[in-house]
Formats: sequence, C-alpha cells, structure tokens
Amino acid sequence: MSFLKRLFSKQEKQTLDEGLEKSKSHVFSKLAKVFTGRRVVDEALMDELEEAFITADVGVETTMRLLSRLRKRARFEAYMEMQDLYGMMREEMAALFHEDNRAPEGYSIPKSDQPHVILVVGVNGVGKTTSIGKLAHRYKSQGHEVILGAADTFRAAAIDQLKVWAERVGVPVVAQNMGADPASVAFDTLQSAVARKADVAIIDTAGRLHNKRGLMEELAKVRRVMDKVVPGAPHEVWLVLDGSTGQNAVEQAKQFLATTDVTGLIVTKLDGTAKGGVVLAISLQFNIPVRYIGVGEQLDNLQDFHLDEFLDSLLPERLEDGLDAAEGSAE
Ligand SMILES: Nc1nc2c(ncn2[C@@H]2O[C@H](COP(=O)(O)OP(=O)(O)OP(=O)(O)O)[C@@H](O)[C@H]2O)c(=O)[nH]1
Ligand SMILES: [Mg+2]
Repeated sequence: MSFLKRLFSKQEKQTLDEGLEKSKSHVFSKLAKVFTGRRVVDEALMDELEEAFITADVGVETTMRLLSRLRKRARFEAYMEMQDLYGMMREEMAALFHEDNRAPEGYSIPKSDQPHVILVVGVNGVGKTTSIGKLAHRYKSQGHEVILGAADTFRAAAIDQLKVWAERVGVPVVAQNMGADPASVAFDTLQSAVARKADVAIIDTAGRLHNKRGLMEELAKVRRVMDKVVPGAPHEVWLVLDGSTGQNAVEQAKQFLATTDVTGLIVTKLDGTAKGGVVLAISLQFNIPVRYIGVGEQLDNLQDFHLDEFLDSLLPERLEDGLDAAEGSAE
C-alpha cells in the first residue's frame, strides 16, 4: 500500500473509531459485564450474553441466530478461556454479514454499464440527499463522469438541496419543478446521462408522500421508466437507513424490502449515536450488503463499509484490552 493510501485509510479508521465511540462503549460495556469474573462457559453465561445483545440494539432475531451458533460451537469446547469465547463471538458476528461485505475492496462502478444507474431510496430525513452528494464527490474523484437526478419533487427545498450539493461537488444535475412527475425527471436524467456519456447517474427520490402506498407505487414507476431509457437500469437500488434510530431503521428496511428490490444499504449517522449495533441487526436480517456508512456531515464522511474495521471499532479484538480501557476511563 502506498504511503498516501495508508495515511488516508488511517485517517478514515480514526474517523470511524471516533464516530463509533458511543456505540462501542454501549455495546462493549454490556458484553464485557457478562465476561468479567467468569471462568466457565455455561448456560447462565449464554443467557446473559443473549440479554446483553438484545439491549445493545442488535435486535431479537439477530441475537437468537447469533447465540444459537455460538452455543453450538461452545458446546464442543470443554475448556475455554473467556477470550476464546469472545473471539468466537466476534467471528460469529462477522459471519452475519452478506458475503460482499467480506470482500476487502469497497464498491466500485462497473465499466460495463453506460451509464451505471443508482437509485437512492429511504424515508424522509435519513440522509439520502446528503449521501448522494458524498457519493458524487467520491465517484468524481475516482475519475468518473457523474450526473445527478432530482426525482424528489415533493418539496422545492429538496430540489435546491441537491443542486447545492451538485454545485459543491461540480457535477451536473437534472431537475424539474416541484410537483413534477418523478418518473419524468428520472427519464430526463438518464437521457441526459446517455447523451453526455456519463459513467454514473444517481437519482434522488422523495422520502415522504401523502401515503406509503403512493411512495412505493411511485418508485415502481420510476424504475419502469429507467429501464426504458437504459435497459437493465436501475443497476443498483440503495436503501438509506438512519442508524441513530436503532430498531426503527430495521422496521423501515422491512417495509421497503417488502415492495422494492434493494441491492445495497447505506447506514447513516453512525457518528454520535450509541446504536451502531443496529448495523448487525440489519445485515443479518435482510442479507443485503452494507455498501457505505455515514459518519458525519462532511463530504468525505461516507466510508466504504469494511467489516473488519467496523467490528474492530465496535469491539476490541482482545477482551482484556477493552476491559482495561473501560477501567481506565472509569478512573
Ligand atoms: N451526523 C450526521 N448527519 C447526517 C449524516 N447523513 C446525513 N446527515 C444529516 O441528516 C439530515 C437529513 O439529511 P438529508 O440528506 O436531507 O436526508 P433525506 O433523506 O434526503 O431527507 P428528505 O429529502 O427529507 O427525505 C441533514 O441535516 C444531514 O446533514 C451522517 O452520516 N451523520
Ligand atoms: Mg432529500
């Protein structure tokens, strides 16, 4: 790895560590309490672990799956140090993620689609427009021609907000007036993308409508129209979830997934929340890769989701290290 790349990833890891600090103390402190002073792995310990996971925003279903795997593995180990069990637990947590999340490289724009079309969906306020600004910045700095589409026509401010991001990043944006048909904006955007030979088109959508049914029907229409301009589009549909809402984010994901095909997740606002454990819940329950995580409001605060780094930031590799740090900060 080049010096610059190393330096950069070190900075990214630091931002991640800082962002997940509250989640770390929330999740780890609960788990650590279970391990402290224990010598044998027994059912009582497993029960306590179960409870700790549930209260750490990992969610009931995910906890059940996790614990059943852990119980099976632990049963065959007669003598086990607490660190061994802890290590197993971390491994099982990692195994909850979609296999794409085990790849060392983050998402990259395939060259085969011209343009590669990404539709961004999610309920209001979760960070769709902000994430699109960050994505445009990222893909542009990777040398891609990017174009944005303002298909959230529900509010005038939504269109303006995307325009501000486009200007900041220096990419074109296709927009119509407030109240225009979102499918028509999507159509225009893709036509323009084709004409300009853009590599990537990212489409913003509304998070709120008069009712949920309308929202889902509208998304379906947007998709149909896209496919007419660029066969196969949208190539990706990314659902944005606000990580700081904990189990609510899980509920939102359930509702979207019931009606829309989603190929990836962006979990935002992981900075400053203690609910980062929810990423585990979401990943396992839906078996969809986490593409990016939002760890702040700045342009570069969207990170590739690296499973190992994420787990490292949430739970120290060695139980003792975490316990020492926890004691140190308590003094
Ligand atoms: N701290 C933090 N704030 C974020 C992050 N991502 C987005 N935000 C903030 O969340 C708020 C809502 O973001 P938007 O991008 O407008 O959300 P949206 O999903 O487009 O919302 P609607 O257009 O109303 O549906 C803004 O104040 C953003 O700055 C993040 O990763 N961390
Ligand atoms: Mg928006």
